[in-house]
Amino acid sequence: MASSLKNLSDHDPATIPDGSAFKIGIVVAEWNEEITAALLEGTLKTLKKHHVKEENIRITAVPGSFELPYGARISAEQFLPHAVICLGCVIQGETRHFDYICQGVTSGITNLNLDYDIPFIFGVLTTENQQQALDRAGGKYGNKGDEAAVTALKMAALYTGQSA
Ligand code: RBF
Repeated sequence: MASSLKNLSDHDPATIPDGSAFKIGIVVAEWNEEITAALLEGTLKTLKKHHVKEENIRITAVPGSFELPYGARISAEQFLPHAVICLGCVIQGETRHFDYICQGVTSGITNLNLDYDIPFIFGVLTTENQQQALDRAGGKYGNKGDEAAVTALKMAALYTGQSA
């Protein structure tokens, strides 16, 4: 389903694994902070709703989305979580930076997934403008942070062999 038609916060709770035994790392970019703070809020709300304990969540800030793969690797190695969620927002500007940053963060997170046993979750908005980002960070299409949290729980369950 196209993302413009899907509410990112719509999930059937019965299909979501219980998080009480999971440690989750979150890495959040400071660029476009209004958006990434909203993504973080959605992520935390959903993790807690599914019983991830406060002491089992570690939040690491990095300057921009390009730094998310490095921050995620450090979180994985130092905190030893069952999953790491990467949150960022890249908004198309007038230069090619958008393409380079999107490519860097996407391939960086892909490589982490292949190099480590634990899953790394892609919670990065890539939009044409600020309004599209707001719509997906607690606006009319829900919150991509919720979706990232649900994905982390499902993937952590896959990693640990725990089913929903
Ligand atoms: N980081 C983001 O997370 N989102 C952006 O929209 C974004 N736009 C950028 C535009 C330019 C022209 C530059 C130079 C950087 C931008 N960054 C952005 C920061 C980038 O992710 C990274 O932090 C810096 O390039 C330093 O490595």
